[in-house]
Amino acid sequence: MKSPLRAARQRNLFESVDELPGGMRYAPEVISREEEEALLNKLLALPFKQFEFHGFLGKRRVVSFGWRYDFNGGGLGKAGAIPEFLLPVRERAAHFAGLQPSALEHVLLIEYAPGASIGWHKDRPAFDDVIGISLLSPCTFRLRRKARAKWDRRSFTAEPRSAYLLRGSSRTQWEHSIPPLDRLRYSITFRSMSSNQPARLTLTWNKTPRRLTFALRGIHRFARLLHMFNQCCIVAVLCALGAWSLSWRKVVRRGEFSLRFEVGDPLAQCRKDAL
Ligand SMILES: O=C(O)CCC(=O)C(=O)O
Repeated sequence: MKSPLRAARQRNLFESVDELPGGMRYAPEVISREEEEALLNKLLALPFKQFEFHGFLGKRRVVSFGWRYDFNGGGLGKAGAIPEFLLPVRERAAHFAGLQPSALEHVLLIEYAPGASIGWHKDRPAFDDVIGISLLSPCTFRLRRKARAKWDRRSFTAEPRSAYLLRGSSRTQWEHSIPPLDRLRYSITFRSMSSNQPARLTLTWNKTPRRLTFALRGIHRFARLLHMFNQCCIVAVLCALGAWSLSWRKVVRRGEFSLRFEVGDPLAQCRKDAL
């Protein structure tokens, strides 16, 4: 349990705007205990997967809706629609940030088992404002920014049912991280999309004609066969090269061929001069 003294200190910290990086806001109790419990019950049924970063698996588990960011090279892509049960909390997050709920097109849910953490990072530039809602357990939310040779650092406790907003310099200049947790925690992070999205061409057939499906399937099979054929050719060439080098070695061993490489004595001239 948090002591009243600590709670008061916490409140003071966030009432003092100077303490927070520019553009950042924090609000305790943006949802009620009942809402938190109802959300947690729904979260249990979501298809959480271990976070993947360039082939490495993190300890935390994640699931995204609206948009998803693939850190294995796929970048930003469309994800399934935001589930109905998250819409009221999205409304609360949007109100806290002074945005329209529909502006929060993306939501990332994270499950931090005890020992799970999130390393220092800035959110991807594909996103704009970030609103995080904490559930179940508190966490230390750390922020840092390079100040010459040192780091300018801040940290605060993000209490369950609280919300924080990262906007402006807190979003673009400060990095944030959460050290390993003692207890299970969930976070719901809503993000608006940046207006500077890289150009992307999306081709969508709402109903693919049968012939086209057939042709695409044929092309796909042909490409796979071609790929297999290419691989077979590479293996055949490598085998031929191996056999050829083996036969050459035999020729050399039998004394039918010899190769000599002679290097002159680089010190000979020096010795001559010294005499
Ligand atoms: O769990 C949190 O509140 C932080 C999440 C976060 O930093 C992120 O998803 O980039």
